[in-house]
Amino acid sequence: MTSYTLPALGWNAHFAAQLTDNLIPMRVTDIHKSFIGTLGESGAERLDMTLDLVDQGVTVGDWVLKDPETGQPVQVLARQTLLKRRNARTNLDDQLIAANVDTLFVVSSCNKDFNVARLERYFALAHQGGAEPVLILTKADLADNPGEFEAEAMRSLPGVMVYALDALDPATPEKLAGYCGEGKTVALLGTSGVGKTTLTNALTGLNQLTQDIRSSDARGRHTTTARSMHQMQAGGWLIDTPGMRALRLADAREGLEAVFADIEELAGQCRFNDCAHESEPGCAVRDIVEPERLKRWRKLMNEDTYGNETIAESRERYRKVGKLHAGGKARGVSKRK
Ligand SMILES: Nc1nc2c(ncn2[C@@H]2O[C@H](COP(=O)(O)OP(=O)(O)O)[C@@H](O)[C@H]2O)c(=O)[nH]1
Ligand SMILES: [Mg+2]
Repeated sequence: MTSYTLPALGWNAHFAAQLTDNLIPMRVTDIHKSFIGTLGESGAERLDMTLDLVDQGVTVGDWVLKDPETGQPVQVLARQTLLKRRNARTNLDDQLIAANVDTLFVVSSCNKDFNVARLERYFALAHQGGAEPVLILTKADLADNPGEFEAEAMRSLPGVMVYALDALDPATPEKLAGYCGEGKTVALLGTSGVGKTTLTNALTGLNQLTQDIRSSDARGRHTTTARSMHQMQAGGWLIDTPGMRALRLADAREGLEAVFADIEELAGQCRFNDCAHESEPGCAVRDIVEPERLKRWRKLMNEDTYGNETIAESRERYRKVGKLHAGGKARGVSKRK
């Protein structure tokens, strides 16, 4: 059985400081109903999904501590980074996507999948969780002018590293080698069919099935349905995720501020410090920021503010708004409370 060193698995001082007694650190590679897949110094091991883990909300990429006496995991270590989204169906609970990720490869294609609003969402999620987002634009080989997509991305996501590439090209792993290496963790996020599994195969040497095969003859086999962590050939770990259709942000104010840093910065020059950049006089943002970008910023900030309030808070807000209207003195509710 392959064994690993803890640093090769991503272990560092942040985790070492949380190690107690004679518990054994294991890194979580995949999650199932009744067990988790883990890797540790003694190799791969399945551990029970204990109540402790359920309570602590274990996810792929987490470090857990195993009690050597019972063989059971007893603790999830505090994460260095955490990618999560709001449950789009209930809008109440958070869904953990992956933990302890250094770099998030946001994957989109040089075709109609490319959507700036969606990319801004993914980037906010990464910034919020503490991971560095990098944009991978696949299917550059199929596009008439992949440079257009690159340019559009750079306009909307200031400072972004963007790679337009052919995920099937054998030279692709070399282009992304800077994000790999001992102890590093990369995750992939993007809609279905953009090439996440193709990239995973290229970086790990695995041979997982990609989308096209399922639709033709590979009945009974299936493409990515769950998240899992795999070793990359250049060192480090890769977490593939199934395609995500709806991505709602969860408490992502700081992440949004990072993605829309230009708006945040200009807002400091507005005459009113609660300027909503709508029709206020002396607004420094409206004239400079592209109206579409401003609209997307507003939508995401609203979603973040109101999407994250508790039921009691939203009752209270509706009550207040109702009162204002009833009194005939309705004024814009400031976005910055
Ligand atoms: N020509 C070309 N095809 C690609 C590229 N990336 C992915 N594909 C193809 O797109 C389809 C979907 O890829 P897959 O990796 O399954 O996407 P996933 O759903 O994001 O995991 C497959 O047929 C891949 O071979 C690329 O950069 N160029
Ligand atoms: Mg896939």
